[in-house]
Amino acid sequence: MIGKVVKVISNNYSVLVDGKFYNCKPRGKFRNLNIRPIVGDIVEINIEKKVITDVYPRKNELIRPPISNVDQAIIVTSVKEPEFSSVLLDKLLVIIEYNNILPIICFTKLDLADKKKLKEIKEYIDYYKSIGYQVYLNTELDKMKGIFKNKITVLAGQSGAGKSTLLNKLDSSLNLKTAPISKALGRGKHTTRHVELIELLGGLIADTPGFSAITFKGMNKSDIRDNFIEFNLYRSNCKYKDCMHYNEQDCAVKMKVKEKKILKSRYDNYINFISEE
Ligand SMILES: Nc1nc2c(ncn2[C@@H]2O[C@H](COP(=O)(O)OP(=O)(O)O)[C@@H](O)[C@H]2O)c(=O)[nH]1
Ligand SMILES: [Mg+2]
Ligand SMILES: [Zn+2]
Repeated sequence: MIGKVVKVISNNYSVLVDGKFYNCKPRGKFRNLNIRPIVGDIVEINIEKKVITDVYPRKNELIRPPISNVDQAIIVTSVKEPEFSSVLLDKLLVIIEYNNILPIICFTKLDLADKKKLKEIKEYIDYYKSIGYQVYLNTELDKMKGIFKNKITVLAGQSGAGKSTLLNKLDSSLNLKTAPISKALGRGKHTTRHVELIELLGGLIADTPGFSAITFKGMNKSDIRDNFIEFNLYRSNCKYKDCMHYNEQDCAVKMKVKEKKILKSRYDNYINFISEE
């Protein structure tokens, strides 16, 4: 039988098969082969023996939290408390793109923003939409409800940004804990003992924030460049085939920044990222 691992507590695996959960142990040989099933894995199980016999190849794999086969990540971005950070947003976008996961942006706390801030955020929203990203507000629940079906979704974003609040609004039976920002920050890194995928609107969603360790691990400078997706629209016009869009002459990307076709903050963040690498 083929199933999906939805929960792991030490060596106990909960495997979902046709809407039913089976508690399984991994097959003994896995230890020697250095295979450790994780949440999200498609597995072969022997129902009588309650054993996972095989793990199918993963399309991707997050390290923290350990989840595989992730289809999409919602980047939950508050405009206030905590303050909007284009640096964090672009960093998450690049890392998520690199992992072959579909990024979806959701802005929260627009009710806390003044007119000036709203105008600024609106410009960001329009830009990110224009380069092809799905962008939602956390008040657009009906629009969002269709995106989860048959997908594994993780949430990313700062502590206090409103991730748990968003999930509770999408499905009030989830009853996830939410905390005011001061407390959320004061609590520091809470240790999550287990990872679990929970059912939400026809799909599965991780109840813990993904990408908690936000680094460019495994990425080199050109990986960072290639995952600023809109740069790729213009790079064929750069003079040098391997242009980093930095010090090179006749760079089409730098030209588009000048022409305001590429958002200045995107380019600045890119330069920062490749400089810190
Ligand atoms: N004003 C306002 N507060 C919000 C909004 N979304 C979440 N919050 C509050 O922000 C705090 C942190 O939310 P939470 O969902 O726990 O954030 P998480 O750490 O990302 O899961 C809580 O006090 C929420 O009530 C929003 O859209 N507007
Ligand atoms: Mg939370
Ligand atoms: Zn260039």
